[in-house]
Amino acid sequence: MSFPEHFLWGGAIAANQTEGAYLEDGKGMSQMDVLPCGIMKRLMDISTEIDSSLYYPSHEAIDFYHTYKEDIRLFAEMGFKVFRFSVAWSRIFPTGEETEPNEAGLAHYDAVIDELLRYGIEPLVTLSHYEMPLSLVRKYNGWTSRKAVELFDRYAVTIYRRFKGKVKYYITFNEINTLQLMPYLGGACLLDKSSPDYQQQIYQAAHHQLVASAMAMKHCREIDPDAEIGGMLAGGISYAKTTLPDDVWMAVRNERPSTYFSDVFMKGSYPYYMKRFFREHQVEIRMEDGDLQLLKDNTADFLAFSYYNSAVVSSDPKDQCVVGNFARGVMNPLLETSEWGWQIDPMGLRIYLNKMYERYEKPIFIVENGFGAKDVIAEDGYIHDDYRIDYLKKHVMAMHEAILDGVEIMGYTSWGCIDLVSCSTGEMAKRYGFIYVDRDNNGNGSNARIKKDSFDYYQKLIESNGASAL
Ligand code: BGP
Repeated sequence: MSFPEHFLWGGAIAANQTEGAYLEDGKGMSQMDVLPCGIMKRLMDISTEIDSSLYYPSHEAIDFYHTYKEDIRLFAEMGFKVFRFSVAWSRIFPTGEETEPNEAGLAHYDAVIDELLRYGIEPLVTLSHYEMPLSLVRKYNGWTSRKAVELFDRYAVTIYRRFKGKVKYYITFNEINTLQLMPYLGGACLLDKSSPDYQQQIYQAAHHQLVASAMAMKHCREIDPDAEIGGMLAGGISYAKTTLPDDVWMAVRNERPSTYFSDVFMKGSYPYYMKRFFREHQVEIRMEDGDLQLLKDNTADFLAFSYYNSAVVSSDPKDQCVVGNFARGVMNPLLETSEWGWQIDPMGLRIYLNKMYERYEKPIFIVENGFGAKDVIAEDGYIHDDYRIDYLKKHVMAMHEAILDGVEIMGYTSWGCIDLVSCSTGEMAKRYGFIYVDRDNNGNGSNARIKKDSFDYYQKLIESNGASAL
């Protein structure tokens, strides 16, 4: 048995990690344009001012803004059925507060979408992939302000009106649950972790995003009833370190800050289990009249998630640390680990797919999954990335098992189908692509594209609708 007919195989990227041209054609600065290379300066020690002695990878990235035709031709050669990319809000509304959109920004995405459709590739558009206009960060502290809801709505409506009939799939916010772990990435807000109202600010910003997401779903359906719109999580499951019931409870608890978000956008109401947390952290979410009804009436058509790793958690305070992309926990000695400490767990994907389908019984779209590794150009001029092929094969097999289990999966878009700037570290060296981009961590290189061995592998996999991996 193979994959369902019309299964959406493809790849995924984000504007700030690929486009470059960060001030071209009227684009304003975005929250990511002030993040230099280096994990500390991207995730902890953040400044919204440019320091001319530092290198900012999003400013040029891989120049997809100019190379999209050539790159899309390569995606088409692999046989992509779908391509996930994000629109940079600051290309459309450079400061976020204009009343009229920037026509050059819209024209650019029109051209990208037309190019995709020319090859029969469905665009899957993320409205916000960590990309708020910087001016809104400086003026309102991002999503902590209710103002963001109104401005995001103006932007989303502009997108639907422009791309009506051409874009069939949307996602509102990339990995919306990252806000509670990485407030700048997920919520474009700068918060002081030691402040007594830290949790209040986080969950107030989360409420604003959830309301904005529901509003975006409502307006998408009104403007383009043929489109489908999903909500997205940074996915992953938690295992208990031992069979000690306290550890098992920790594993249950560890997933709640994430399902808190998906419960709202999939079920339409705030879950019971956060009430205690809010009480104990003096969180009181300020709502406007109609917010709860809006959330109730406008849930997502599908659940989208990224999946990179699982987490192991324990009740022992000594065991608290972070591994992988945002997963709190300790290392799992039974799993292999990437050079960046992300643990490889294809079975975790099958378990997570089952868990989430059981929870919501709505179609699932795996919109990110992939292996970040250092690639080397061999003497023959090619990149022999058998480790990436192995990773892909195992995850595709796990996904297939989940389909046999009965989970409804719409598609799979491999993350960073072309090498791009790493979100967490800003490096180019952490490569995910089937297509190599000749560019290093400091922005040196020809930007030439070279097919890796995984390119041919993925092409065959899509051609056989997954059968070649099984
Ligand atoms: C996800 C983000 C992506 C992406 C990916 C890999 O959390 O949505 O933007 O980059 O992780 O992470 P990294 O680039 O840090 O390896």
